[in-house]
Parts: sequence; C-alpha cells; structure tokens
Amino acid sequence: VIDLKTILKEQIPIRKNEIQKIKKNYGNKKIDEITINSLLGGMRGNRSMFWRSTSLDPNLGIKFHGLTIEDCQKNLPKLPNTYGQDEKIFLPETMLWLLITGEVPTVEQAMILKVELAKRGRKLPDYVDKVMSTLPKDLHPMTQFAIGIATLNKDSQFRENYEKGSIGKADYWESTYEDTLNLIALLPQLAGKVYSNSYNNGQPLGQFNENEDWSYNICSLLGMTNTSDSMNIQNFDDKKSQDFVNLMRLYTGIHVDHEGGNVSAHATHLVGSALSDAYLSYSSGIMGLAGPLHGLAAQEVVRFLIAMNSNISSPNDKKSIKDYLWSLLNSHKVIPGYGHAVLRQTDPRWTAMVDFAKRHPEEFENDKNVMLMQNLVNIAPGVLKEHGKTANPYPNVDAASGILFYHYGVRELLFFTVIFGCSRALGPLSQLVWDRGLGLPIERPKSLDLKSLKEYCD
Ligand code: NMX
Ligand code: MLT
Repeated sequence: VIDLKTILKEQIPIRKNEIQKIKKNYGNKKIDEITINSLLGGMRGNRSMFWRSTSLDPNLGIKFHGLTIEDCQKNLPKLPNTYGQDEKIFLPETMLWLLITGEVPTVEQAMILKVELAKRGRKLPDYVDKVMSTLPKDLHPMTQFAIGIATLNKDSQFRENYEKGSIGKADYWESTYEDTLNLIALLPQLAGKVYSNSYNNGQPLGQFNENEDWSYNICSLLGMTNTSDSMNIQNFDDKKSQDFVNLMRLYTGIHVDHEGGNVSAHATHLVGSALSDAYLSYSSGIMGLAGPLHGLAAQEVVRFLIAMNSNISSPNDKKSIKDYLWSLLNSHKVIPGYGHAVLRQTDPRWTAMVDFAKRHPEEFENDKNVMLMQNLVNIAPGVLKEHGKTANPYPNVDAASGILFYHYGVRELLFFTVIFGCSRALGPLSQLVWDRGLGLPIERPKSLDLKSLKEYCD
C-alpha cells in the first residue's frame, strides 16, 4: 500500500517532464480557432484550458480519467464497515483518489484516505466556528459557506510557507496538497454549521464521527441520520437513514467535477493561478456555484416543480404540463434543469439520480414532485425543441437532484448548493494541487476593446 502523497511525489516529476516536452516540441501547434462568436459567446467551445482529470463528452457526459459514472460505479471499491453502503454507490473518498492519481484505488488505499480525511475533519477551528456563529442566520447559505472556507485560510500551510519564503516553486504542490485535504475534510463540518445556522438558529444538529465516512458525516451534521451522532430531525428509521446517506454519497460522488470550463472549476483555477491558496481559490469557486445558471439551478427546479404541481391537476396531466412550460417560455423564463453549455444529450448524472429514485419505488411512489420530475423528461425536450432556441433540450443533473433531497426533508432550498459545493471541491482542488505540481502560470487572457473588435469586422 502506498499512500496518496507518496504516489503524487512520484507522479509529479514524470508528468511535469511530459508537459515540458509537449511545450517544447509542439508549443506552436494550433488546436482551435477563436471566432467573434466565441469571444462574445462566453468562450463557448474554445479549447483553451488544461484540465487533468475530467473531460466532458457532449453525448456521453463526464468521464473521470476516462471512466464514465457507470464505470466508476462498477470499478471504484466499496469499503468494509461502511454505514449501510449500497453496493452500487461509491464513496467520494474513492473518487478523490481517482481524481488525484488517475488510478482506481485498492480497498486499502481508499480506507487509508477515508480515515485520514476523517481525522483531519474532526474539528472546525474555534476561530471559524466563532466567525460562522456571528453571521446573520438568514444570510444566504452560499455566502456563509464561502466565508467559512475563506476564513480557513488563516491556517493555510501554503500561505504561511510562502510568506516565510521557506519554499521554492517546486515545493508549492506539497503545502497545497495539505491545504486541499484539510479543506475537503472540514467541508462536512462547515456545511453542518451553515445548516444549523439556517435551520436551527445556530444550534448543532449532530456531531462528527471520526469512524464514519465523509458523506455520512455531512448527513449526521445536518441532523439527518437516525444514529446516535444526530438529532434525527426527520425521524428516520434505519432504512430511511441509510438511504439518505447513500443518496448523499451518490450525489457528492458524481458532482465532483465537470471538466475545467464550468464556472466553479474555472473560478477556482483562475484565482488559484494567482497563487492564492486553496481556501481563497475554492471560496471563489463557491461564489460562482451560487449562480442560478450554475449550481443554484437545483433550487430553482424544486421551486418550479412545486409551483407547477400547484397549478396542474396531476403530475400525469400532460397537456397542463405542456401549457405550463409554454407559459414559462413565453414570459422569457428558462425551464430550470434543462439545457447545458456542453452536453447535447441527457446528463448521465441525471440518469444516476433518477436511477436512485427508481431503485427505491416504495419511497417515492407517492411523491407528486418526484413523479412530475420523472414525467417532465418526456415532455420538456419536445417543448424546448419546438421553442427552437436551446442547443440541448435534455435534462441536466439539477433537474433531478434537489427534489430528491427535498423529499427526505431538506427544505432550506438555498442549501442544496452547499451540498453541491461540498462535492465540487474534490475536482477543482485536485486540479489545483496539479497546477502547482506542474508549475502552471498565472492565467491572463487578452481582451479586446470595441475598437479592436470592429477592426476584425472589415
Ligand atoms: N429554457 C429556456 N431557454 C433556454 C434553456 C432552458 N432550459 N436553456 C437554454 N435556453 C436558451 C438560452 O437562454 C439562450 O437564449 P438567448 O439566446 O435568448 O440568450 C438560448 O437558449 C441558447 O442557449 P444555449 O446555447 O442552449 O445554452 P447556454 O450554453 O447559453 O446556457 C445553461 C446553458 C445551462 C445556462 C442554459 O441551458 C440554462 O439556462 N438552463 C437552465 C438553468 C440550468 O438548468 N442550469 C443548470 C446548469 C447545470 N449545472 O449543474 O450547473
Ligand atoms: C457543472 O456540473 O459544472 C455543470 O453541469 C455546468 C457545466 O458543466 O458547465
């Protein structure tokens, strides 16, 4: 068994050498063309960023070092003594290993990482706890979350070493790795703190259990398991408690990354390129994730499903659903949860979330919102196609995810994105470690003013 840091130490010089050779031998090779449409169209489709671990295929969806979600479900190891683990659902810890190393971990390697994260995550520093406790309880959960993450930079090993001048460029990755693991490990605590602020006037809803996995601890700190670690605010029985933890594992396992160009990953990468530490970089990613066209869409979907259900006679009433969608489009609103900047087919993350609902029919059979979510996929794409604007009329992951959490009782809708933010840390922060390892430079694209732009129009 070799631990994660040792593997990184071995891999970094090899990959760095590889990248340097590519630069030297092929540096001037053209890989894309920049058109005025891409300049004015949010750089859509430009191949202009290096992202090591994940790549988004427009038709097949996200691949993690070449593995699809289904491949990961099959290949990432399931760990012994894991609370109620569903055999189909992998732990985000195993995904983190894959993201950083490019290799599927052995059971032993994944166990070591799970234990290490739990150890690093057992206590939120007092100063962070204090800062979080002073925040207005109705402050947007994502603002609270970003503040908590940024505040943790007081303990950044990278920042401290850099300020002392005690490390050279070749060593930057090592303290970034430490910061990354510490930050990821503390996210369940931070999410729990935000939830208790929003839901319970700042009073804790559960406690951290060092013997359990990362996603279990998110659930227990939300007060949403029936174990002795938690207030069990939803009165879950054993089955519901285990199902909820498995839903959390599924969700946080598949939202980790979506290649480099999405807003949260790109923001983390951009800010990180200025040598801001992992905490500052990821708090910027969180700010981007909070936008309604990005991570907040899960909340918008829940509001939309509830509002639609109160306007139609039944979730099976196709005609009323269609009319409702048209009324939305005619008032220039988007159908939340549908469309994507890169995907051109149904998001396989949507399929994985819906598969969870299908595998628990007795749980969801009477939930009108979940029914409507499932029926919409047979109606909304046709409406969007007829409407004629949307490049991808199919559902993205947000169309399914929030409503499943809502079903189990997470009713603070703005909080869904905090859960997304726990998961998304894994991809962009693994990349940040590699950015440092490979010595990637500050990002600084050239912009054009209107006069220069017009010169291209002759
Ligand atoms: N409903 C109505 N109109 C849409 C939709 C939709 N779901 N999706 C795209 N359009 C419109 C879009 O607003 C644009 O109109 P206009 O030219 O008037 O500005 C036009 O179709 C072309 O947009 P696209 O090229 O298809 O999409 P783009 O790449 O610009 O944006 C999204 C991608 C995801 C921002 C967009 O599809 C959207 O707003 N979807 C709804 C919000 C959502 O589900 N976001 C979640 C993203 C996933 N995530 O996990 O973060
Ligand atoms: C994501 O997970 O980041 C979203 O699907 C948005 C994107 O890929 O642009």
